Amino acid sequence: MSALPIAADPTATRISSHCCFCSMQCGIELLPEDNAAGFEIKPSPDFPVATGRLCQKGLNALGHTVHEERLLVPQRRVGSALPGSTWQQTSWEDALDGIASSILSIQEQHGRDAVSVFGGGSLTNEVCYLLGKFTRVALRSKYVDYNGRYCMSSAAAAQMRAFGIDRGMNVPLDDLMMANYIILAGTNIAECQPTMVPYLMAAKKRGAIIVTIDPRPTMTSKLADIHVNLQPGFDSVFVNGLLHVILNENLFDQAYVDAHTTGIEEVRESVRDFSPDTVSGYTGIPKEVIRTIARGFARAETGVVLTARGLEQQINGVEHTLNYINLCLLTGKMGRPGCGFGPVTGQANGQGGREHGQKADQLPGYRMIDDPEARRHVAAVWGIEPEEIPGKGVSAYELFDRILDGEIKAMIVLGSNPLVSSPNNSRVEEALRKLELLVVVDLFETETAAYAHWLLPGSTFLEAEGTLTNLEGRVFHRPRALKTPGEVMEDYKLIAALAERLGRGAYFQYESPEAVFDELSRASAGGKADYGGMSYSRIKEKKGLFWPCPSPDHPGTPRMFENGVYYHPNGRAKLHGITPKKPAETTSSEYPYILTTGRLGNHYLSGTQTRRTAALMKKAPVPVAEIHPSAAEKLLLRPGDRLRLTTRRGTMVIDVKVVQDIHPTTVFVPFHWGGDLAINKLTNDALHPISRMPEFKLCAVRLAREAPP
Ligand SMILES: Nc1nc2c(c(=O)[nH]1)N[C@H]1C(S)=C(S)[C@@H](COP(=O)(O)OP(=O)(O)OC[C@H]3O[C@@H](n4cnc5c(=O)[nH]c(N)nc54)[C@H](O)[C@@H]3O)O[C@H]1N2
Ligand SMILES: Nc1nc2c(c(=O)[nH]1)N[C@H]1C(S)=C(S)[C@@H](COP(=O)(O)OP(=O)(O)OC[C@H]3O[C@@H](n4cnc5c(=O)[nH]c(N)nc54)[C@H](O)[C@@H]3O)O[C@H]1N2
Ligand code: SF4
Ligand SMILES: [Mo]
Repeated sequence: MSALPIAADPTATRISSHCCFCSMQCGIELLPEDNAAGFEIKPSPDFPVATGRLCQKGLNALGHTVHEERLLVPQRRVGSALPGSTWQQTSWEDALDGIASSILSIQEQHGRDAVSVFGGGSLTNEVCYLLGKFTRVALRSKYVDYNGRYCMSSAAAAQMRAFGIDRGMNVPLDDLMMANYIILAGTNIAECQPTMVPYLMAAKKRGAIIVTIDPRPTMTSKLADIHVNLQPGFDSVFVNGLLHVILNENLFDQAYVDAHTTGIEEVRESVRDFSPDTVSGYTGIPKEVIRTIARGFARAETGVVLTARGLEQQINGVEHTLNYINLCLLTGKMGRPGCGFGPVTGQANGQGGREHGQKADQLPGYRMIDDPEARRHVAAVWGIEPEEIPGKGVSAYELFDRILDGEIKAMIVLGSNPLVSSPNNSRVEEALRKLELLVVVDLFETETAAYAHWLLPGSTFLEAEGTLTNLEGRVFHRPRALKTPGEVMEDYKLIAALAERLGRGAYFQYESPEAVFDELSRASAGGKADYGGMSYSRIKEKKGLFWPCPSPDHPGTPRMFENGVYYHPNGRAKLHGITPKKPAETTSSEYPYILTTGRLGNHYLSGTQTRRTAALMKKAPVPVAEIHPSAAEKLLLRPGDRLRLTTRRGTMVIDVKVVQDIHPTTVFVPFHWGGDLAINKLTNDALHPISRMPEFKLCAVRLAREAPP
């Protein structure tokens, strides 16, 4: 069955929406077109972000929406073989009744916490909010977490520690154009947020210096004046070198530090032994480069530091991020036009997704679940007693540990494909196989769904109304563009319908996503992520409002910390002295290289969507490992050879290409494929002690040449 799109409002003269992929959330328009989809996507002239631009993914976002493999009807598994047995189409009635009765019987036998929810950061604020509420109020379980744990958790933990709040980028994108010095660390913007490039180019035109820090040359490093080719895992060492120069040469902003921060002595102490000479010895980065960047950034009138998953997805990711934050705080590059810090958010709603309670330890509005006042406030909005809200659960990856140790028996996955995207994924496979009940709500039969007992059709970005929060903290409205095809139900309705079957429908009476938003806004009011002053009409009228926005007459907060006041009780930001630590695995004679993983411009995350889009797939049909010429030489690699990669967790053979200027120790592999092509068979599931972020970005690997048969 194919999903032929029909406009939600056939009388509309314009159909507007937003791209479903990255955190830029570019505006799109659907124009009727005589092609298989019936429409084509054009950039919208209206949305005040990256106006008039789209990247290849955005232009092709209809590709998966109308794909013939779209799930259009609920399905149940017949037979017990997992994976491999067949699906039987069923009605919503039967599916919801069947799932609810399994949940209730599992909970009766094993307790309420035996049922868990795994959510996602591509979903609207309304759906993210409902997933948290559904777990706590309908399932009455403590076990909910989501894929953003693999994404923004280290950045979030670092910002909370330094600033007392995590608003993603501290500055709107427009501020990038006013920055004189831009440091991009472990962020490949040109492939991952391509429509941000014009902002960087505008700064460059004004004479800004751009520095990239990455173990490999990227499309982004092509924009740079200085590229630092850093071995994975060494960011804190490198930044300590920069801070050493800044402190020793008195280049820091004494007045700002005195008035608005604490902890400078701690930083002095921890960078003392990191002279440019020493850091050069550890990293191979010439000491002159370290001095040039330190002096350049400190002396620049304005400057911005952006980080991303490169340094965050590590067991030391929070500390690396804190050290980059130190750079901005010490040099007073905060709270002014053209100044600030930003961990570049990844998914469409990676920001809102972490604010409204689908994280194991959080309630809506970025409230902490173990804070009695937070529980009282949210319980009052939900119409329950504070004691009824369960306690803190565990992080995304640890949910699979709980399945393996027998505590969790059931899982509902909505908006993620964890079998492809989790580290050391053979353990995840073992866990999924063990579940008594797995419900997957998705657009397609994903790799994860191969282990599901029920497969429910989810709505796409074009078919569901809601709000999202982009990487700047801008909350905007995404209208419903198309009718849901087949039997597809909007995700928010599905959650409410299941709550009804569990006997908790009274708490989930919503006429529309707007009604959910109004409740969310009340639940967030007074919290850190305060949406209290927002409503659909205000958001639509302003084309987006930045949080915090505490009251209906508040204009929103595009630039954070303008008054120099931070969100710690003493009003100051906290500098952290960082003593660099080793990653979970270091190289050895058995595993002499470092495997790092990441993204390609034409694919998206677990690939469910982009692998089904012909125009994107043809540019990157399979993953290709990138290695240094010296590694190729040692392996005696010849044209046509493939590469075997082996880590302590698994082995695989994939295509390989030789890349000049990648760090000689480093092998890079993109993670957008499943099955035998999933690099997460090999990655390390060591977690950061606080953020619980897995170490996706580095593990020890052995390489071998595989000659063609
Ligand atoms: N095309 C595309 N765009 C996307 C996505 C996608 O899948 N495809 N995903 C979206 C999502 S959810 C996210 S989270 C973002 C991710 O956006 P990014 O974090 O920018 O993407 P990655 O490729 O994971 O990693 C960035 C860079 O980190 C480098 N790196 C690896 N180890 C280290 C290290 O130790 N230190 C430093 N400094 N750098 C290191 C890698 O070589 C890589 O070039 O992109 C978003 N945008
Ligand atoms: N090795 C390695 N692994 C990584 C990373 C890495 O850098 N290296 N990065 C990590 C990061 S940053 C992230 S964000 C994760 C993401 O990993 P995943 O969570 O697996 O990401 P997606 O592929 O976006 O999965 C979303 C699923 O939800 C479905 N979907 C999309 N929109 C909707 C909707 O509106 N409703 C419903 N019901 N379903 C929808 C899609 O079809 C897709 O199957 O991967 C992580 N894994
Ligand atoms: S930059 Fe991001 S939001 Fe914009 S079109 Fe590309 S993938 Fe979509
Ligand atoms: Mo992400």
